[in-house]
Amino acid sequence: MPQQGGRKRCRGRAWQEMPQQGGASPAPTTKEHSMRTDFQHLIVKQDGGVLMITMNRPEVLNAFNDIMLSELTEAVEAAAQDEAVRCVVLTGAGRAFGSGQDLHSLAGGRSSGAIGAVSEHLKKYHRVVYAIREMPKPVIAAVRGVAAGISCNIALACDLRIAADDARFIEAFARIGLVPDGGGGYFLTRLVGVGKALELSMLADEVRGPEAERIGLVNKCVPLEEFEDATQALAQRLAKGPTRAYALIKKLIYTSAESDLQTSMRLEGELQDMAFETEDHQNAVVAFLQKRPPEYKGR
Ligand code: LHQ
Repeated sequence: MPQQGGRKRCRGRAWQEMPQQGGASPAPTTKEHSMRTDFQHLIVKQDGGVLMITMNRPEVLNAFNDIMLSELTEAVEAAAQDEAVRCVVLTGAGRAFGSGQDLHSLAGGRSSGAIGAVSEHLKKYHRVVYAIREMPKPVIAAVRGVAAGISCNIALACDLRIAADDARFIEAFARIGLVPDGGGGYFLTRLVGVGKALELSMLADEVRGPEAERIGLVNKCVPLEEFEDATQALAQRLAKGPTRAYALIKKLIYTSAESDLQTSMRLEGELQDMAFETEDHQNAVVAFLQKRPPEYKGR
């Protein structure tokens, strides 16, 4: 891949539809819950089984104010309940994913009264982080441009990350004398290891898309001009997959990351019992034997 303007480029398209995947599965047409879409600082759009949540304060690179944070919480929690949503994409409007907490609310420290006890304020972010991790379907962070501070760590909380090659991940906290929050200490150490997590947290240098892919901070980096198509392809592929198995896979992988082999394999048995009972599993076996692709319904 040629270099443009000295910038490192990413290799190319990600996650093309696999022939054996249930590409022919019809998009769900009925919703169990109807998602509110009239948000002030979010754009929420559903396309088939994919719900795209776009943080929308581009004039401040999608920095979080209280309204955007509570709207994001509401949208993510509603997506978890909505059976018509089978994959969630979290992204940012304009040239960035997000620039973290809106710094206007931090000026003057606690004495300004703008934010109160920080640990209390953080609990509102934690609610979003838990909602993402507990979502019984895949959540993708689609990152172009800057993902700084707590925006970066919300991207790390997602199940998969796709980045454009202009992405800039910045654990910006130490730049303003703070520690990583929003689960940053947890996610970073698990994704890149203790040594790299310390480096990124202390130096607060930016990690560009290609380097982020190299060190495992993102799953895939693609050229900016392919970013939207690649994000859609990945999200639609997941939305047409065995949604209930994906929820069980999240549980297995996240639990196994914290447990011993015995615990993991005990859990695997429990989860496989559940997966075995799903309509999608049973239909997929029949489809295999009939030499045709499965059509997953998410049930
Ligand atoms: C912003 C912001 C921003 C407001 C760009 N706020 N306006 C901590 C404590 C308590 C509770 C909860 O959480 C946290 C967690 C955190 O997230 S702490 C970390 C907060 N974030 C930062 O420290 C990052 C601050 N921003 C930057 O360092 C730069 O803007 C970055 C590196 C993100 C982007 O740089 P550039 O690409 O050069 O863009 P820019 O600096 O020119 O920004 C564009 C505009 O966005 C600019 O406004 P202007 O009116 O001049 O066009 C910035 O002031 C505004 N902006 N981040 N977080």
